Amino acid sequence: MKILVNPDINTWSKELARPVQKMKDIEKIVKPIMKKVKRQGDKALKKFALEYDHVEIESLLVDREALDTAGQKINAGLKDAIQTAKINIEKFHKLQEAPPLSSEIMDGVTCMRRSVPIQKVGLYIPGGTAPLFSTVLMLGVPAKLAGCQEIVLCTPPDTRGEIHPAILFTAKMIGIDKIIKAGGAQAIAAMTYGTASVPRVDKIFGPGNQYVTAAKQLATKQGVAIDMPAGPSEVLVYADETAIPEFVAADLLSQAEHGIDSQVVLVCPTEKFVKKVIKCVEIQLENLPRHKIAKKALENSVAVVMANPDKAMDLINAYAPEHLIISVKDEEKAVSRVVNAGSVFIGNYTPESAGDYASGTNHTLPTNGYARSYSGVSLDSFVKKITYQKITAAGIKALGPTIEIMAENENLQAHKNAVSVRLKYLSKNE
Ligand code: HSO
Ligand code: ZN
Repeated sequence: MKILVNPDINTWSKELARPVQKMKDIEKIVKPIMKKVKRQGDKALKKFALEYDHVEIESLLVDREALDTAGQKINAGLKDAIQTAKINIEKFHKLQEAPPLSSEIMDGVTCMRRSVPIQKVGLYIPGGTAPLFSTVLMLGVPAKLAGCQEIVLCTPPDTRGEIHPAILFTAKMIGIDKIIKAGGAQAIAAMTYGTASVPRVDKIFGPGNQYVTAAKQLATKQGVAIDMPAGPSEVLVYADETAIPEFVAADLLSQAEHGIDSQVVLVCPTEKFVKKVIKCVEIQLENLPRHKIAKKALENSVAVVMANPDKAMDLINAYAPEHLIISVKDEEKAVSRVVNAGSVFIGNYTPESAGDYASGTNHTLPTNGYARSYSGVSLDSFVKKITYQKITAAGIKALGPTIEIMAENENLQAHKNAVSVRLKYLSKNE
């Protein structure tokens, strides 16, 4: 972990640069995959399963029996934990429901807005070294709460052609039963174009590697929306001497273990505290099963000594972390100054893992500085807000002249006419 001491504002973006992803080269690989799925549908998905997942798949759809028996393959403690997490995530996301709005803006002119579920959504759950059943909760719970009509979940099979039972158990608990054994860019392509087994969806959600991310970006060119441009996990911890170094170290490592391209950042007022934390990181790292991954991620990582608290907050906002842990004496002041972050964790007893799994907030968050302009996934991500209006005869009489003069001055005669014909009709028939 490199240490910077009171770095100048002009150096921040360079010193805190995330590991770069070469999108161009990746697109070259992803485009032909997308094309093949578009042309050959399920046949291409099976071919790619053989090539990339090393398994021959007969039926892409997970069968009812596998879904129903998944619970027998995982222990009771885990089942209870998933249940608790589900309840909390449901509670917090339910609060996000936006009630319908309606207001008579002027006499006879009523405007309304209602949330309407996106009809078909696709959830992508990555395979790889960690079976992310928590992501099934984070995407599936709000999709169900929003009332999405069709929910399809794609996830890569293991070499026996099976899906991790915790993923199946969680999906079943939420009420998702269309689970497709497909991963990578090919899964995104299937949800973009539709195949015999996979419906074409309106919006695709979920994390994934660079290939999945590139495919999601290409999907947007086909009229499919995506949750956000995803990138490797990251956390920034802002801690002073009131924080506990072991806790800070554990939080940094919790994100570092995600992948070798993850980045963690530590911001502290003194070098003494930074050194304490780094010592704890070294000790804890040795005992982690994924220490090789975490060690690599730490090579991309930075500790910043920032004596001035205002400058520290400026640097944090400039970096725009996916996760921000604030563990400093005047936490309220620091929290009030946050303008760019995906999700904020406050105080000594709020590990980021809480939000990753079970407190109720969503863990699908903007990375790579996108927290400057994007929000994390929430109930809103699964709905569209449709506006409605109803104008009475009295209303169009009152508002009509305003519309007519505006349309005329934009040189849009037909727009003006749409009002004029009504006003004429009313003056004749009243
Ligand atoms: N921290 C990840 C989510 C996750 N962590 C899933 C554990 N499991 C998203 O940034
Ligand atoms: Zn995590």
